[in-house]
Amino acid sequence: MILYDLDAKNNIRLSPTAWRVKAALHHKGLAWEEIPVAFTDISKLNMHPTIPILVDGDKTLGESFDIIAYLDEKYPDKRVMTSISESKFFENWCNGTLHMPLAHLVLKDIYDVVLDKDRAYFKESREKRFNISLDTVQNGREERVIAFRALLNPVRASLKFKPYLGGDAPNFFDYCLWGTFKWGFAVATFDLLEKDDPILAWFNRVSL
Ligand SMILES: N[C@@H](CCC(=O)N[C@@H](CS)C(=O)NCC(=O)O)C(=O)O
Repeated sequence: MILYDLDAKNNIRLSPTAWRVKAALHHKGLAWEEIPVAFTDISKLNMHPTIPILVDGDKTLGESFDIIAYLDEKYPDKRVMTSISESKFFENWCNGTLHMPLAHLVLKDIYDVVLDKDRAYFKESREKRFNISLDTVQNGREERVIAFRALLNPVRASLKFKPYLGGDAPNFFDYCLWGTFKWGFAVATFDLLEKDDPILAWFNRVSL
């Protein structure tokens, strides 16, 4: 299997959604070859407009959720998703609730590690998408991170109940949120979470 992932400086992998797919592949014990791609080279692949992209034999898939659902269907051993609709809800919560405020905390940090060939594209596309300058997007983040941390209270409450969001073992819920943090931690030049946050211990438990 080939997985196209997003390339960045220092061998950083920038895509939270590609991290979710890698966690699912790892969970299932499936081998894959990773091909890093620059933002500005994704369209040249002529496969799918966004990363991740998985190629399995003659099948080419985009969209991390669809890729993981496909893996569960084609390789049913060690399922990642216990329920498609509950997994979709959690993905929507994760992306819809966390990604925008998180991006506003680290967008300039991301810009600092994107490949030189991608910098102009990234700056223009992100300033347009977020309607804010990269020079100011991180202003006041030491205060704003407090509201971001509070969004995660349901996660902390669940981790008091069981060691993983999936219960006694990790499943899609864990990998979905883990991908989000894998992205955030890879780029953030400040503490996204407090040092004694139980989410940090959970992150390390889930880590591949
Ligand atoms: N819903 C998609 C989101 C994929 C996505 O937005 N990927 C980003 C990287 S994380 C991307 O490829 N962006 C290309 C661009 O901004 O030009 C999924 O889950 O796979």
